[in-house]
Amino acid sequence: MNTKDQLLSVISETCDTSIDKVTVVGAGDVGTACIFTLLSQGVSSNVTIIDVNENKMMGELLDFQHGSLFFNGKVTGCKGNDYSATAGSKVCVITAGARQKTGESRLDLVQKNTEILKGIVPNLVKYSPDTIIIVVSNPCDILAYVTWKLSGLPKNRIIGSGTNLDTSRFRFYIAEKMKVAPESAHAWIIGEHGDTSVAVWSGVSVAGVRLRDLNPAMGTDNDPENWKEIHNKVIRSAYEVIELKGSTSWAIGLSVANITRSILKNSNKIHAISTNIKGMCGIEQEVFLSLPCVLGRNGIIAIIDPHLVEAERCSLKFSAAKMMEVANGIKF
Ligand code: 6V0
Repeated sequence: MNTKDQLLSVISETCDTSIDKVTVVGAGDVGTACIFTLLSQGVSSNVTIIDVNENKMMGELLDFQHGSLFFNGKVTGCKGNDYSATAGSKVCVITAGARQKTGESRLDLVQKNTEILKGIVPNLVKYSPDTIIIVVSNPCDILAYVTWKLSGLPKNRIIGSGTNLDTSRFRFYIAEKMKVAPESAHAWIIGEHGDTSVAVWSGVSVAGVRLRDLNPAMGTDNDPENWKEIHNKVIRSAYEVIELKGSTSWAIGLSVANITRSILKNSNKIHAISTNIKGMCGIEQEVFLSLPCVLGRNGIIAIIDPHLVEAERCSLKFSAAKMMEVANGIKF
């Protein structure tokens, strides 16, 4: 008898299924930031990594495994195009793909990343037919739409990480200006995760006080306090970070873990995430954009109509038209 068998009197099989298994596709800067946050915050105790670059996958896998004394859970990896180890994932996070180069917009990446998704999405669904997919690769709204089409899954199970991150940036900058914590500055960015995002100035509030009641020009061109600059800063954020360090990673990793937690914990928390918003806010096209959504174990449970003022509604429609224009040019 070997040492293990002398020590352990096995009385049942090890359970290989896990109620919080997450697959992360793409072990680049974004994927690894997602994995780090998922594990270190205890959002998932079972993460599988997959990347076409086998050395990169293996290097990241070993690095995480060597730290497993310091988190509760296990990390496994899949080589190349073998998705079998992803089986039974409750959530799959797609971060694979080309990233923006300096000066390149998110929409510039669309066809390149659509081609990559064609090799990923059918494999994920094959091994985890009940999964919820979070699309992070950019442009995440369009690619969430592409994923929805490729997967055949119902729309509640396809989520673009969308403006959950932009909303965090927005709340950070408002909080800084107001000298309160971001958690106490209630505000939403909706629409495109990108250059046409919509700041819902009409709904910004602190402690139940609507800031537009104090400054009716807030967020407009006539505002002497120039709050609008905060939205411009949010739009420029990714470009600024990319120029400084080459990519954005930690904030999106935290944002994805935050969305995943709400799903796995069946929390009914509300996030600005990208979904098919046909029928909402006067949008008649099948288009993926962010609106506040209630998240639970089945993915998106409900979409919230944010009761926009006319200018905001127009901006959202502009976002939708822009998305449709790009989506119509995609070769499936
Ligand atoms: P990166 O560091 O280049 O990593 C991408 C990884 O994907 C690499 O390791 C590739 O080997 C891998 N990859 C490529 N093709 C495949 C494939 N077919 N299957 C598996 N793996 C593959 O890029 P980074 O991690 O910085 O960015 C990844 C994506 O996230 C890009 O599209 C970014 O634009 C996007 N981001 C999205 C954000 C959001 O808020 N939605 C935020 C930041 C970046």
